[in-house]
Amino acid sequence: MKKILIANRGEIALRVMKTAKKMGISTVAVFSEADRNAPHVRFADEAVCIGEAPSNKSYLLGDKIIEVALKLNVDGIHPGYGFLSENADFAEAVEKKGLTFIGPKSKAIRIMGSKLAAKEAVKAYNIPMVPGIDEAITDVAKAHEIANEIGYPVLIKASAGGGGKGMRIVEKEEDLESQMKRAISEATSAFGDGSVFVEKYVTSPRHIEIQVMADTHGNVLHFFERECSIQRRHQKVVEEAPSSVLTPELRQEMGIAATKVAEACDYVGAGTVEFLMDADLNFYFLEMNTRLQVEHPVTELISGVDLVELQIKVARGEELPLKQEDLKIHGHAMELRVYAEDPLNDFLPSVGNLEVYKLPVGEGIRVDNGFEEGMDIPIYYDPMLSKLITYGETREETIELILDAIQNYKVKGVQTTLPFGTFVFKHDAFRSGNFDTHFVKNYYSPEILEQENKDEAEIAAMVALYQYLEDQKTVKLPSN
Ligand code: MV4
Repeated sequence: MKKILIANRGEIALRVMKTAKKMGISTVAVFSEADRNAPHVRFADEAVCIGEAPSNKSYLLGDKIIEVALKLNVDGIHPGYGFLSENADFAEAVEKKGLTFIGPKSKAIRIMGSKLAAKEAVKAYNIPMVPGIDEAITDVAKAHEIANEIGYPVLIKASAGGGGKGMRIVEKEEDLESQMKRAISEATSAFGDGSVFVEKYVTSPRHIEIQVMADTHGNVLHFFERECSIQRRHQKVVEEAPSSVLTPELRQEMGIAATKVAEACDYVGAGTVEFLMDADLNFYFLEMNTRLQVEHPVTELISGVDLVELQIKVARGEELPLKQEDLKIHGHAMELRVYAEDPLNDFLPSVGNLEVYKLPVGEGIRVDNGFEEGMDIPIYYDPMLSKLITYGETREETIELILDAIQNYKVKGVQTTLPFGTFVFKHDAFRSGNFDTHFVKNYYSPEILEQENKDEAEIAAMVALYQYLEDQKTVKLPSN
């Protein structure tokens, strides 16, 4: 593989290109009209404009991207995350044209794109799953029967859903029928597939996921877990590795379960197996994400591997250069997603110009960034500016590092989730490790951030006054 095209933008496009360059592979960027001056365009060896700003006129145009790849004699396409990364038809079209899709085969993407197909595929592998039914139900009587069997509350999920879309909690029997009808009509209009199923609702779960990597020679490795419970409305904000609740035994058990999920769909490349974990540390398979994930850096830091390098090696048909026994956890890593969103205003996108944009630097700090000072933030795409990642010996040290790094991350012109990060990393529930997916809902309110801002301003004013009074003692004013 001599040349790859990165079908993405922003920090992840840069992230992938850096590894490609390190491996002596040349890079092709594609970009929309809004991204003409974006860093990923300048960093690439070659760059081609593929259309207008809206993603459906540029980054989602699979055929156009393949056309560019063929014209420039590209060998492989890396899809990053989002956009075309989990589009089975795209993966298939890439391979049909004789190019390499740096990711799994379309078959695995298809299976895991359907929650019911995923359950079906892993059935024979003895993977723990939430009590419920593993087929689509349309019959209300059948739903009543299942729900009574597993007990309320139950959760209705859309098979084609993702990111929490199409989920409905049902607390009591009399609500089941109406909620089911709503879920089916919602799923039909949102995904064109009205299949829904019912599960026991795990009330306060943690979200723990396992990174896996499989080669084309039948080897599957896992790279331990990431704790991703700190999220708001199904969007992760803070991730860390390892999780503070897993024991070595549980870690191994979940790792083995995750590799079995990968085997169940003949997986190739980097993937993530998501689990829910209840308060008694029971874990249940939820779904598999068939891409490199946003939060992959925390895994890289604790395991010492470059996941993009492994993806490329696997795509070249090489055998994974490691064995499971070679893999050990070293230290602790923490990631904050820095979004151009206003934490004081319901996390609404805060687009504008990055008048000041200075990244923190130092030992134990990694910033996977896609922006620079002076740039406008396009309104067309996800407003994530960067990922601030720190790495230390212990969890405590890593938290202190990220708190410091947030202070040294200077942004003016737009609001960001940086102050929200400070709130999380200072919070007792977070620091103790005793939290679940309801952390933000349970503890966060804009007033708390506002109060902190006020306190900080007050302290700053007091320090200034003190300094002024001290100066008065020593500075002799000239007298006439
Ligand atoms: C659940 C659940 C509780 N019980 N399933 C949310 C997105 C999708 N990946 C699955 N999700 C959940 N499934 C059962 N049976 C709670 C969630 C859930 C959640 C999961 C992971 C991370 C954050 C979440 C926030 C709310 C709900």
